[in-house]
Amino acid sequence: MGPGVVRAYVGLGANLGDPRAQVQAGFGALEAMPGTRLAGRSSLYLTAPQLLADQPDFVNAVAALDTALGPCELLEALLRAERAQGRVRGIPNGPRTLDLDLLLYGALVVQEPGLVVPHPRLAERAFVLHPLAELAPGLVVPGLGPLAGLLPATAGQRLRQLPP
Ligand code: PH2
Ligand code: MG
Ligand code: MG
Repeated sequence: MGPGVVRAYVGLGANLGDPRAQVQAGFGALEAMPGTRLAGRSSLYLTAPQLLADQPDFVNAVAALDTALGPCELLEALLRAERAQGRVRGIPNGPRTLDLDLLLYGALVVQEPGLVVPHPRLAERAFVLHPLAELAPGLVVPGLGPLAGLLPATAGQRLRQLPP
């Protein structure tokens, strides 16, 4: 990783159309993102919907990025990639073709109206913590501590690792 390059983690989620294909295409979009290298991709997971229960199961995954983009630039690039994949903003927490959430941006901790990092619900979500642990088992989450210490609290959540 060169100077000015930051390791970021992005959560991918989809539960409309062919969610598996949507998440794979999402990885493709991250691979093509200027100023950014796709450094790792987790397995895909089939996960129970959270916050809004009455919707199809999700396919979730996490990507590791080495990026020269700043956090706001990266966030904007993620939102553009969502739109390019047909994302229409409907019901909050409702069904979507592709969700790309900025989970972590290096050691940055920030809470501004347009940018909250680490992702505010990261610690509550098995569908984020498990794929993240695949890519970075020893990760210490800025402000929250070791990833391994966050996993037990999400133990009851339904999630299944999908075969490659
Ligand atoms: N995303 C949400 C709300 N609920 N549930 C699962 N299983 N996976 C998600 O990605 C997800 C969710 C809002 O972004
Ligand atoms: Mg989300
Ligand atoms: Mg989102």
